[in-house]
Amino acid sequence: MVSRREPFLADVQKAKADWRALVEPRENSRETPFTSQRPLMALRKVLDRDGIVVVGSGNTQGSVKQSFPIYEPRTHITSGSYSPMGWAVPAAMGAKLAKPDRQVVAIVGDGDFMMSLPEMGTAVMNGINVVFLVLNNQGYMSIRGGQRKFMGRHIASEFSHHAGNGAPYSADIAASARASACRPGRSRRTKTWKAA
Ligand SMILES: Cc1ncc(C[n+]2csc(CCOP(=O)(O)OP(=O)(O)O)c2C)c(N)n1
Ligand SMILES: [Mg+2]
Repeated sequence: MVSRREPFLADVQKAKADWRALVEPRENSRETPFTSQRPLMALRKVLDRDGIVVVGSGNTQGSVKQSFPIYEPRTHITSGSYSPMGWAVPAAMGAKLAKPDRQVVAIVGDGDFMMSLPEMGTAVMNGINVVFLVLNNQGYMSIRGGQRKFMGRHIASEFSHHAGNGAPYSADIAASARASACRPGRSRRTKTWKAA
């Protein structure tokens, strides 16, 4: 007799397989500009199993939940729920103070990171060795996606010279890091990510 659970379990297996088929090409993509999943795969290869990721709002939050394997309890700290921007950077510094022997990485979007730029100075002054992985897509792109989905257009969610010619705008985050005496690294292309 076929148990009632079997069709249900088959459905779950199929849903999982469909999901992996959808997301795997994004995780392994070598496109430029890179997908939001791709740097996460590169990070996972170099981060210790008990390394801590602290994740900000926007697209990165979903991508980490969907694609970043977590191996140990309390190594994935995410703002969740209302998902406040400006939280992940200081929260990561707090995690490092609590667990100084662990690797700690804040994974944040450019909009989120720019809400806590001064914290770089705090990190340097207090010797808090955290990595800030900033995924810069030049905008509040998760909001842009929502605007387009529900209203068919977007307003003020891409960073551009709204008062001028509309040209794209991007803060030079690496220069901001240098100005705060942090050590910046910048990457546009995935082929420079040797560890991946
Ligand atoms: C303090 C605060 N203001 C506004 C929001 C609404 N909000 C959620 S995600 C987001 C955009 C985040 O931009 P970014 O960090 O660049 O990530 P992206 O969406 O581009 O992936 C905004 C404005 C919020 N979560 N917190
Ligand atoms: Mg962004």
